[in-house]
Amino acid sequence: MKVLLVYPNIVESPKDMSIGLGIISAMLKEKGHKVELIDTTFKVSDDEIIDKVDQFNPDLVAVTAATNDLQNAIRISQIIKETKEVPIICGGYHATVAPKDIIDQDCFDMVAIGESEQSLIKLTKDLNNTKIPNIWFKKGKKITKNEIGKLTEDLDKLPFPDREIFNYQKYIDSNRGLATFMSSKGCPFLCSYCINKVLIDKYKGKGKFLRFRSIDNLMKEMKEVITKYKVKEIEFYDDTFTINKQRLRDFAKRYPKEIGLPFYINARVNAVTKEDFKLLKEAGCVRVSIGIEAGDPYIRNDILKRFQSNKQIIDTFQWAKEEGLRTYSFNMIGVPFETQESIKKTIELNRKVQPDYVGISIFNAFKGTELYDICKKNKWLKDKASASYFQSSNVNHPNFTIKELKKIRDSFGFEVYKNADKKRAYIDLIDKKLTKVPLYTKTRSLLIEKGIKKLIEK
Ligand code: B12
Ligand code: SF4
Repeated sequence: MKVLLVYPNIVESPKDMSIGLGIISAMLKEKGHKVELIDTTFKVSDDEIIDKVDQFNPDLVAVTAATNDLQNAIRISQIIKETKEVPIICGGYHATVAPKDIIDQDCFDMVAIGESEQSLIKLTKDLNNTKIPNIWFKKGKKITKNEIGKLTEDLDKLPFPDREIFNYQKYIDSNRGLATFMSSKGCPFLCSYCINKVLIDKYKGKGKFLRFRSIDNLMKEMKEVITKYKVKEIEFYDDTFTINKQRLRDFAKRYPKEIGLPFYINARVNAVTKEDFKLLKEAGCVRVSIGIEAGDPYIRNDILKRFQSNKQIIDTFQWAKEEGLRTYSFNMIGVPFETQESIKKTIELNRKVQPDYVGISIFNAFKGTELYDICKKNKWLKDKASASYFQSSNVNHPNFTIKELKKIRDSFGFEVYKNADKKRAYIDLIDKKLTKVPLYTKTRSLLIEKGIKKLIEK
């Protein structure tokens, strides 16, 4: 069978492939299917989409979509449907949390919920079989809804993602030489704005949610990737890389000998210790990203359900620094119930912590989450058309206009650094202005340097 995959990515920076579609491509190829890809990451014209459908003439189209990509996924699927009457299935994060949004669209015939790669393989055996777990089928007005299947128990059984289909070197090069991996799936915490809590509820009784690949399996994939591509650095996308201590020790022992490239991870306050940072540093880790999210304990714990004290946050950053790791803090503004005062507290906590990099985004409510429901109940949600999850928000905040939030976001880093390190503060200010210049490019560094010079001259 010929399967056309669609990655409707609209992320300008950082650009990255879809690991999910990569796994699906590898599985389909293992079964002898012909697979091709439409990937909008590096811009594809409508004519090119039409040409691809004409030339490849697929029997099935498989689209992935996170919430941000949904409108682009619909647009591309409509073009495909107009070009050829071919069945189209859509899966991914949005399909999993809101399958009705997908099946309600004329362009989609099926929706795949959750970890549904095996279900897709079943579908390729018989496109008329409507009794496949994880999949909803639409035939005219009739919708057949099958139950969600079990979670993949052993992640080592999944094939390595097919990176070749994405022309992966192009991604690495646009991402300062970075290759990305996931060594686990799931997160045990229950933050009220995050997809993980939604997934935990959906998968109740369907297997263990937090799962780890073996270090053997991970090393094998990394070796393959660094042999095949020119890679300078590695990033692990795991939500909490340090949660399994034995595995962390095994990893730290083997990574420097077998891979040896600088790497980045995400860690969570309460799930990481000073000892973990020591191990990570010895293994070659250069930076850890840690969520602060909100400096006001009421917003952080009562609203976001993160359950961390200011002291725990300050200590965690301190430990990382003591072990010689660079730190990055994730923060949000415009969270429901937030006020000017609570945002000041987020700036204040970041000032105390002084991370090497400060990340700031405007809160967006994602379907299925507790905070989405609260926003909906309070009529704070914008209609679909005005929702842009990137530079903006889908929430009409009662205390701030979006213009005010953007202004706070753009000067957030400056406020954090201005007393401790003026130059760093100005770098952040200029950085925020360069919205149209891709990250990690020489042009960006040059423009920042030029901007700093100008400011110093002034
Ligand atoms: C890697 C990553 C990225 C990468 C690549 C994104 C991508 N599309 O793959 C980059 C850096 C581009 C990125 C950007 C953003 N991300 Co991101 N990202 C992740 C991360 C860390 C891992 C995703 C992953 O690779 N998972 C592993 C693979 C195997 O899973 P998968 O893709 O879901 O695929 C499986 C199934 O869903 C299914 N499947 C998927 N597609 C299809 C299609 C078919 C036809 C079938 C049958 C099955 C199927 O099969 C796959 C195998 O099991 C997750 C968090 C997490 N830990 O999961 C967040 C996550 C996906 N990101 C998220 C967000 C919010 C963002 C940003 C908005 C951040 C920002 N402020 O800019 C942007 C925009 C996202 C976008 N346009 O898609 C949210 C999405 C929430 C939502 N409702 O959509 C997540 C879930 C984080 C979170 N905890 O809330 N992200
Ligand atoms: S710790 Fe991070 S990944 Fe885990 S549930 Fe909370 S926000 Fe989501």
